Amino acid sequence: MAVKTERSVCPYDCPDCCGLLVEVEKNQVLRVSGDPEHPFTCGTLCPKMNHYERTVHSPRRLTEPLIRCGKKGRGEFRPVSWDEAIDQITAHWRKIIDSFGPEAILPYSYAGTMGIIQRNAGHPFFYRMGASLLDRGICTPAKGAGWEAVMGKTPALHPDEVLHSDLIILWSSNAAATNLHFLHKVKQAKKHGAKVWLIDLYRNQTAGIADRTFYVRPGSDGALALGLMHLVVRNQLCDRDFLTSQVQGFDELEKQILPDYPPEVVSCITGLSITTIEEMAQAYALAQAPFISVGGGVSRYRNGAMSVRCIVALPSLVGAWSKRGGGCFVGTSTGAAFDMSLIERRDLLRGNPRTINMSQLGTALTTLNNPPLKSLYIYHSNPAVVAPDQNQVLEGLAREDLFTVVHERFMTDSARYADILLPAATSLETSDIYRSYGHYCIQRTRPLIAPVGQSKSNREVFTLLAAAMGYDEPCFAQSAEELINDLLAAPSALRQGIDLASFSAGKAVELSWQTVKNSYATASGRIEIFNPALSEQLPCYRPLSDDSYPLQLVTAPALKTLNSTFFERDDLRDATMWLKVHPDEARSRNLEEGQRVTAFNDLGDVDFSLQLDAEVPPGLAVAEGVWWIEFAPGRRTVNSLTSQRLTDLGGGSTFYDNRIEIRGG
Ligand SMILES: Nc1nc2c(c(=O)[nH]1)N[C@H]1C(S)=C(S)[C@@H](COP(=O)(O)OP(=O)(O)OC[C@H]3O[C@@H](n4cnc5c(=O)[nH]c(N)nc54)[C@H](O)[C@@H]3O)O[C@H]1N2
Ligand SMILES: Nc1nc2c(c(=O)[nH]1)N[C@H]1C(S)=C(S)[C@@H](COP(=O)(O)OP(=O)(O)OC[C@H]3O[C@@H](n4cnc5c(=O)[nH]c(N)nc54)[C@H](O)[C@@H]3O)O[C@H]1N2
Ligand SMILES: [Mo]
Repeated sequence: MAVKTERSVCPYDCPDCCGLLVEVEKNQVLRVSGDPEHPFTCGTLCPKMNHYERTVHSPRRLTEPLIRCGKKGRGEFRPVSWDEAIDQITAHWRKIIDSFGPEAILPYSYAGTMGIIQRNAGHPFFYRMGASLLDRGICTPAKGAGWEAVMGKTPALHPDEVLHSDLIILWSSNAAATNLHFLHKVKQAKKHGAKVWLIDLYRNQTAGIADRTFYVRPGSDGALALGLMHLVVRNQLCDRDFLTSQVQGFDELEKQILPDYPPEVVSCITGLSITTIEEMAQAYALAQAPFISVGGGVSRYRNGAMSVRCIVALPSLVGAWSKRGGGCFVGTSTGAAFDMSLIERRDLLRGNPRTINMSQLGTALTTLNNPPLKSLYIYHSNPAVVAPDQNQVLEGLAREDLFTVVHERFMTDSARYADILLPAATSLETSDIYRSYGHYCIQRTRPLIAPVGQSKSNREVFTLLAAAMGYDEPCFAQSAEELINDLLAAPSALRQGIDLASFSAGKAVELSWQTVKNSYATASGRIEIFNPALSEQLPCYRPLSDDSYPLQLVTAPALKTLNSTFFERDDLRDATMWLKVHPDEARSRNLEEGQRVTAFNDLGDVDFSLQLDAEVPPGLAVAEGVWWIEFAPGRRTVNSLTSQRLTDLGGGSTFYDNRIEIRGG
């Protein structure tokens, strides 16, 4: 049989949503490369996806349904048929529903796949059941809340706007790892003379392309943004016309808040020198079209939404929004491209079940009553390692009276705790539709190979579960392809005029998107620096005020893995799980490069290999990547040190807002 080259999409949780070319021969994926015809990703891939075939055909793939035969968490299983697995699951659920009601069952899913069909496949099922609802806020809802506080529902800029900027600020974004193709645009702008700044905590992989780097104290960015605004006002560099015509509440900010943020104060808060802050304010105000790209970093703190709000307010002072290439970018708004209600089917919801925040799974599993959680259905997520407060999560997962089903591609740490473990198909084995949060392309995929072993897609499993539960609404029997056809039949302004033939053939097509300058989808129709709908009506700075332990732990994304994904690949895992600190921090504790250390706080202990890095400021400890316990030096990974505390708005996670101490291991 000849080798065929087909189009597909990277399914992972990343803004780039890359177009793929996949070479296939007899159900075997031979090679994966970038699709040169993809309008945004233009044929290049990150190191992770360059060999996606190694994930698809990994010897670690789960290939048959398994049932637990050893102690919980040990990962000891024996094979069962799909029929038996489905019978067992639904028999357990019926019993639980009879004794405790459907709220005793909780689905737990996030973003193993971003395809809108497979990602949301369980929603209709669990709504229909009346199971507890999951608030899926583990990523960056605080960033969204900070944006909305100022800009309401205003659609985002096009990322290509950056090509027209003369000053690009990457604010807490390690784009080299997490948004590679946007960085390609930044490099293009740089060739045309744009200056690039990075505002971060330490020298991450993106620092190399920056003309200037500014390393601030964790969680202090709100104060920096207010300090820059203070100086723009003081130096009389405000765009008063813009503020008068397009902005609500600048006077209040100017009178009530900004006087508290002169550079002397901001310098003490952020750790930047007064001169640096003054230079930043001057350069920002004098730029023709300054463009700020806000990463998720600043939002993962207890003051995260407010920090983002302060940053988002900044461009309006200099009227950057009205200039081509100016403004602030927090990700694209493609949610309205498809009618999600057809996929999610909230109309099937039974009763008024409680909502559980996914970042508080540990508490939910160990303390909830009336009813207690008696069953967990985990699919395309790995809470045993990605959720905060790992010790409490594992304590919950170890409960003998918790019936856990996991649908996975690999034997993850969560999978090890399953009572029943179901094999999941990869994105090359299923049908889906993809839209991105970093650009405006959409793409349709079809299976390129048969499912590996007995694996099934998320949607197929819910079809089986629904039939066994006796849920007879027609949607449960619909195939992914049928649902996709329904979605395409439902009109959407964003899809108007797109090239349907190309889309159907699997090519990336761009949604019909346009920038409308000086038009803001807020209650007042203006940019709302003053937002009367919020309890805190003006942006301000809230210090973290936490000195419980001497070091701030930042758990940033790693270049060659994605959350806990790709740890199945020997070629992508780092040699060991590093904790990076400044050499002075090691010296004062008599610790050496490469030695095993234990990081600890009130939540737990985690062993790392110590890496000394003069580019990590004193006072900070950096752990990159969300490792599988199997590959960790000790028995725990980084989320044993992170708390279940939520952000100020949006119910987000606070993964970077944790303090630790370290000792020799
Ligand atoms: N390679 C790779 N790519 C990924 C991921 C991955 O794990 N690996 N994860 C994917 C997912 S799920 C997401 S949500 C996105 C996340 O990607 P982004 O939205 O870009 O956000 P982060 O990468 O989480 O944050 C990046 C930077 O924030 C910095 N930072 C942390 N705290 C602060 C602070 O207080 N102030 C400032 N100024 N900087 C701070 C960190 O040091 C880090 O360099 O990336 C996606 N892409
Ligand atoms: N300490 C710390 N913790 C973090 C973060 C951090 O920066 N630091 N990042 C946080 C962020 S931003 C996020 S978004 C979350 C991500 O949390 P998750 O969404 O849980 O992400 P992953 O770790 O990638 O796990 C996804 C799992 O889904 C499986 N999978 C993939 N495709 C499919 C499929 O089609 N079907 C099924 N059933 N399974 C599939 C994969 O094998 C993988 O094990 O983690 C958060 N946790
Ligand atoms: Mo995320």
